Amino acid sequence: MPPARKPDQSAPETVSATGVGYEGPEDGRDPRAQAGDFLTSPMGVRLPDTDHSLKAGRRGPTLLEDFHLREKINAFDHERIPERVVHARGAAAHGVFTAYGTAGTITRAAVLAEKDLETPVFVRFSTVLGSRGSADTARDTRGFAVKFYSKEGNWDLVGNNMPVFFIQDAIKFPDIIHAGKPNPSREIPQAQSAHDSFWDFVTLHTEATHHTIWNMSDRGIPRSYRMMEGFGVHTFRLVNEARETVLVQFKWTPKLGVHSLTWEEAQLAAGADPDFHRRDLADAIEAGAFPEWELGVQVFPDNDEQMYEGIDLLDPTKIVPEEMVPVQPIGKLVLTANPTNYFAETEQVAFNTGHVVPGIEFTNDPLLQGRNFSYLDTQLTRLGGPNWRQIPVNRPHAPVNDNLRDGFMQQGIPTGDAPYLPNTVDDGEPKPADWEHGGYVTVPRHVEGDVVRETQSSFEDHFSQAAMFYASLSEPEKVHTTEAYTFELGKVYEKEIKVRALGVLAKIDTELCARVAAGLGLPAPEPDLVEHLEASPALSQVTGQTHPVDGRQVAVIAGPDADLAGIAAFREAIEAAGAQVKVLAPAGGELGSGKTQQVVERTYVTARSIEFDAVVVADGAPKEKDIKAVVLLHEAFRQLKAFGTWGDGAEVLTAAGIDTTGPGVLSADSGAALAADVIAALSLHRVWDRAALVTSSAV
Ligand code: HDE
Repeated sequence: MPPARKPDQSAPETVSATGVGYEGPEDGRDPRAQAGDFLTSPMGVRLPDTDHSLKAGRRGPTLLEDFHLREKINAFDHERIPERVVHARGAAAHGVFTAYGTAGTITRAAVLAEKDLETPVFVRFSTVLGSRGSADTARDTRGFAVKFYSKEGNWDLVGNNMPVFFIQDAIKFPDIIHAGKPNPSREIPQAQSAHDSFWDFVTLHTEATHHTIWNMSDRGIPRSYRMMEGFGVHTFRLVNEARETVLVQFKWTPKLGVHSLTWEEAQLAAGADPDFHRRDLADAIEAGAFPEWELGVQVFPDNDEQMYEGIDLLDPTKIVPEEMVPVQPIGKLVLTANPTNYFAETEQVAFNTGHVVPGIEFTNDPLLQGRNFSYLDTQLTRLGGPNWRQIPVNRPHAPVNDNLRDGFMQQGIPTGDAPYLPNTVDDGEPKPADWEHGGYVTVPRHVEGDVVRETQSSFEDHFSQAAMFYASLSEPEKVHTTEAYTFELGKVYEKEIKVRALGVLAKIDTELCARVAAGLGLPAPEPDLVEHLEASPALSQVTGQTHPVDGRQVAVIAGPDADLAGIAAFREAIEAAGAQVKVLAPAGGELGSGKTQQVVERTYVTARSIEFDAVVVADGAPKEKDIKAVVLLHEAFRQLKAFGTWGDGAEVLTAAGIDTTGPGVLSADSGAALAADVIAALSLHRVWDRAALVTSSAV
């Protein structure tokens, strides 16, 4: 017989961590937000003065009893927390994921399976190598981490904008990151792979070859977070209601297409606007141009081999081309709101590959298995203790009744006396949930083998998919990739490392290798080509396909005598298509007055080519040659941006030495008429026909 229960021995309430304790002011304001009209101390005491410390006399010593001074400085002293060891630089947004219901046959996870179910999400994009204050446009892989606040618990899909990774086994992660991070003695270069230790490692550890070529391609410098694909990288296992399993790889496809910067733009932005991607994301959301992706899966049978047509599904350096196994759409993600506070949300969000929900399971990919440890572990140092899960942005929206207790910064006030199981004191609650009650019941999978520190032979092909990737690129992309290798290896001091890198390129493509060798002033090694699968058109970004122009930026060069009515009409049409116009003039202020008045948004001093996707010269724009305007036009020309003019605007281009009959230089009778052509050009991202005219020597 259990002892008679005392009155306070009731079971803990099943509530989310959000709901425990103080519910906030009666008027319903968010208890987590700052409130009240008056400045207060952290204890809520109203303060009369925050500019002077309490002193014994105007010129006397400061008094220790000044609690406001001490609290203010003390909080400030501890404002910084350790930045993420990787992916420190990021930007994020809130949004909604809507399941199409098409995944209902392959998974029981409601977030994916239930037609039209809307799940709130928080998505953080990032670079990998740079510190928190580094430039957005560094050549690097981009993180694409999605936290689904599903009704069955949080699911984190912590992916990248590239479908492969540098290493096949988690135990190599500290090595690749140490090699890529700045030199330990001088701590340079920041956010760069263009240095000896990176190339030393990737040319010795050749399983990195495939990921490295993705980084050297245009994928390493996205135009916008809104224009990147995202990949789960690993193969995951999905489980349906009948406990049947399939293997899947996840892919996010952006509605706006996949587009990149040129290397010149990336370098310029790093100086002129290091927040380029962060600004672009926040501005687009604020303007109502909500970024959108479709989630898709490639589905494979879950057999003993875990292979598909000779491709090892457990090898995170390999892809299965979409032409072999198409991506099937299963849902849509829309980002609808910027974070309210960068630190509270974007900095404190903690993703973890180990956050899964019933219906989504792991595979034996050795990289994934190691990640499941790392993400949980790293938060202890970064966020200061095990209760990082209770930080608002990390809290699940599902009820939490976890029997976990105490620790630094406990925010909840759990009730009950038996935070253990089994118990009788709390009537055996909380109850373990079986399959029928939505419990995370792992589907049995057979494992046997010797305990060894070895890899499998299928992991030994390090080059064939890198070669397939290069063969799949369009000509301009191949040129960019060649230039990227030449730039990066050109920054390497040790000749031995460059020679080794050429040895790797000799396996991928003879022309690539020869061009890079010529750029480095080294002899090209004998071709040593590997066999590879057929080229995969899905890997190229230059497809001739058009995409919506949401959030694209168009500069209109104007001045006091410009056709302001024409600019107004142009703006109206461009904005109706979802893009934005910025008026650029020699000096700031306003142009004209009344209905057609235009505010000058950029001057020749504050503007830089990288801000714009197209440049238009209005009728009546100033004809006096200004070197800053000429630089802007030349840069935009090299960056394959569309130009447009109406009226006598063409004279400005001619004076700058730009051939107005060349590809991508549009002209019309009026601002309104020009807008349609500019939108059509923007929808192709760049004037690719001009690429052949723009050699690397021009850059
Ligand atoms: Fe990460 N990674 N990673 N990673 N990763 C982190 O977790 C790690 C890997 C990725 O916006 C860290 O909370 C190991 C692959 C993203 O907050 C850390 C290995 C992929 C983010 C960590 C990998 C990623 C991280 C640092 C090899 C693509 C940013 C701070 C086994 C599929 C998430 C943190 C955010 C962050 C470890 C490999 C993507 C240290 C050990 C593969 C997008 O835990």
